[in-house]
Amino acid sequence: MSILLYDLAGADPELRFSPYCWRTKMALRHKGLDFETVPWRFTEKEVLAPSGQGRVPVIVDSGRWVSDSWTIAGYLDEAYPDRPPLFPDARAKAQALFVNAWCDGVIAAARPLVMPHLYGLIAERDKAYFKESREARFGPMDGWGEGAAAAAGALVQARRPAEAVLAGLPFLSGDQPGYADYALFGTLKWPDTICPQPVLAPGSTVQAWYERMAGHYGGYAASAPTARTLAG
Ligand SMILES: N[C@@H](CCC(=O)N[C@@H](CS)C(=O)NCC(=O)O)C(=O)O
Repeated sequence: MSILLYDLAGADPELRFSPYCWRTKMALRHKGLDFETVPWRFTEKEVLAPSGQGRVPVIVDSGRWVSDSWTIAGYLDEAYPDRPPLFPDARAKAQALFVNAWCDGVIAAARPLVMPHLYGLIAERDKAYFKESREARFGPMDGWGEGAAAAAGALVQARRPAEAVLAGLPFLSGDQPGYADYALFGTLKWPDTICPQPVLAPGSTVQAWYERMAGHYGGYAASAPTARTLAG
């Protein structure tokens, strides 16, 4: 039986934009496991009730519910030790956790670039909840895009550590992608899926790596629709 993954979707069920769900999808591909994604909307909290919380990604594996992208990655290595490891050893896991946490900071920095466009792309039935929950965290909706230029600058700044590694290696994890790559890839896939313009400077080291990642696993991520491709 294949693994089920609840995956955040927009009004168009093919628009999958969650940075954390992308981390999990790439991790599942890395492990070579069969999985099926189920489009999930922000207000479908009851669907996730067996996981004991209300956020995605959530996987269901033979009746076991696991939530949180980092926890899921650890679970996959424990449950499937005969598959390619996401974390070859404890040291690699600690270093991937550092990158994962750093990527969460990149998400925060990129928010003003993404939020104004996101609202128009989510399901109609999610809009009131999304507005209320995000206004409680980030202030009135008409100010969500304030600081977008600074956010673009922060994103460039945030990419520097990745550029330092990618100057000498094809992937953050070495010769092959590993969880550090999935953490950053998911992070950047989020603005890339939502924003009307590409967010990575063409010709940059990180952009070349991003294309390599998108093309990995038979072009799995490259073939996922974005707001740009859906708009035609
Ligand atoms: N730390 C969690 C974060 C998960 C998370 O924040 N997911 C968002 C989607 S990107 C969510 O489900 N939000 C539901 C909501 O805001 O109600 C992880 O790594 O999985």
